[in-house]
Amino acid sequence: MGKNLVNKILEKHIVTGTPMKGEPVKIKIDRTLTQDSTGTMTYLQLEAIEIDKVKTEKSVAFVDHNMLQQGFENADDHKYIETVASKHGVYFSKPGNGICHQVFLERFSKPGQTLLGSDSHTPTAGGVGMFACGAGGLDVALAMAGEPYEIKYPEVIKVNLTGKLQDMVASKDIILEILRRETVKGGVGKVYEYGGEGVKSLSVPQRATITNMGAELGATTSIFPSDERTMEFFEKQGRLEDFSFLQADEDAVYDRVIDIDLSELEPLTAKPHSPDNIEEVKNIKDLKVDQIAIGSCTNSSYEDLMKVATILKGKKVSPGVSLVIAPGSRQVMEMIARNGALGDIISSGARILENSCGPCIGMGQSPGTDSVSLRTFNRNFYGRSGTLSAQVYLVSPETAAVSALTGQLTDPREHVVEFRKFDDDEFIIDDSMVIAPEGQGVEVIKGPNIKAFPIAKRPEDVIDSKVVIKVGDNITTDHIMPSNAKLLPYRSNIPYLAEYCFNTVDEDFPRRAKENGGGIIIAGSNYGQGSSREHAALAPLFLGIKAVIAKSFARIHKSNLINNGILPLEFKNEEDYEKIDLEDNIVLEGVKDGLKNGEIKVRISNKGVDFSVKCELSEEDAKVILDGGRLNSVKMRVG
Ligand code: MIC
Ligand code: SF4
Repeated sequence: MGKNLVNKILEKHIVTGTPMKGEPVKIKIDRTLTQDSTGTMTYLQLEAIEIDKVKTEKSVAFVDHNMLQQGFENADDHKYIETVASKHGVYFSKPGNGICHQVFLERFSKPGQTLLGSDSHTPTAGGVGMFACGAGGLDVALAMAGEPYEIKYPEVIKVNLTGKLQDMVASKDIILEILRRETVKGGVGKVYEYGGEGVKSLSVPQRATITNMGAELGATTSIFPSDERTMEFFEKQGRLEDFSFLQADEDAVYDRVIDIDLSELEPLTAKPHSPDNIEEVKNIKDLKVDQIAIGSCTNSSYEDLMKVATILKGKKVSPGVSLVIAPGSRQVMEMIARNGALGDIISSGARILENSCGPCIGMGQSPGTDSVSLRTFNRNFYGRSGTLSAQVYLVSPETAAVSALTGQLTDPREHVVEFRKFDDDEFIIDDSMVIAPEGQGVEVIKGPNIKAFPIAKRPEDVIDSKVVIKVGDNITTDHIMPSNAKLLPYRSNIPYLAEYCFNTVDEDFPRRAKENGGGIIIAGSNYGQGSSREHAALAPLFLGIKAVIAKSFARIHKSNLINNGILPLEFKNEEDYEKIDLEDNIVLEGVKDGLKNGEIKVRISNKGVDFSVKCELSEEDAKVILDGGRLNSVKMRVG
């Protein structure tokens, strides 16, 4: 039986477990990445594990999220990450070197290897044939310490690409089409593997846009083969020694096949407030635009910005539009600066931001009240831009640049521009902003904003607690633990952050949780989609949350709850969700046995209603909760 790419990589990396769909397997992690907003927690946890030097082939710490430095907090966090990384054998990519996923793709990716990153868009590296997963910080700390990472052996969906994109239709439109078909929860437990004749027509950066946004499907990861075009990319990056071919067998077997004829695709947009709320751009008439933002780990490559510069060259941004552009890396910025494209962009009236996540995570450039913002990013969740009433539409760089000129959302095919071939341009190679580690002699410097993280406790056998919040479907980690310019500086200060938990949904939540000595969260399906931030588990843990009962969970958030000793329980009958109201009293009985048997009894004691919930955990995850969280569990195991 022929093997697909996933089979091929995983068979070389499985440490324990049977490679059968849905079964837990542990895989060896070759490389890791962290970024700063999840990185402080990750390295505090790495320090708690007490190892001298990371055991991975290469680990890299990036600083790209918390770049505003309005006070001392961000700069202190950067210094902590720089010193703790150096001490433990981790390379440090300085602030200004670029967005972790873009720089990793350019300078650290390696086909056929595994990558674990403390950021949900880590699958970007699947664009060159890596098996790359996002995870909570603790899982990444453990991977750095040499622990294998547990996943459910995934279902593998082949995305069969045929034909060729029309002019001005982008790879962003491919992933938006897949999101339309599969939805933001369609990818849970799955890997999307790309194949077919159409693959050859896509460059590495175009592929990486697609694998990046596979995160929005909720997928474990997404992957492309490593072929001649991948080889050219490595050659241009001066890294041929890291390259190898990786192809699926001709007769490879898949769980399902999705066919996409690239020639039929049209420019698409994801309307507010979800990446799967898709519409053809041509169908949205007369949408006046106030702001346009180009950049983020999805669309900030050299090729993307060259296309944008070509469209803007010799023209002016519409008077009513604020166009902001953040290149993905210093390499990209320097190349467009040296070849004159940056001059074309500046002369059009665009505002240039530094090479970082910036507006994508609400670090500046929040749109005005009720305004419309087009963004080439990957997420348009409610409130994420920093302005609750803003209407954010996700689009390709082509659609963004053309719309910047017209002042309204415009189908870019109305302004066809011929792009020259950018593949042959020489990349500027300069890794001087990546600092090699020095080792144990380094003094770790911790600023006063870096506080201890909360530690889970072992669960009681009977949990008697109040419902302190009830929410609906598709709640994102941006709802649970919002991130913006005001809150990101406190990512290493959970007591402070906890005061803002669920802030955009219910401002009273932290007070209610504290008054009740903690409590239980009730949620709909796909709870915790989006970011990998374990703060969405740590802040509830700090507030005393003991369990979340949901219709279903997003993969990374479920692991973060388990790691922090919070019970992730699922309704057996979704109708039971309707029976529960805010402030009901919930009694969970037989918790310890239930964790192992997969079912726990629930009693709404103030209503006299009984039902059972599922507790779908691997044997190890059940043990982790019983041990009072993964850190305790690992420490107990290694003595
Ligand atoms: C995001 O895009 O939401 C983030 C910010 O990059 C997060 C990580 C974080 O919350 O720090 C992610 O995607 O995991
Ligand atoms: Fe940064 Fe946005 Fe990418 Fe997250 S999605 S890593 S915030 S650019």
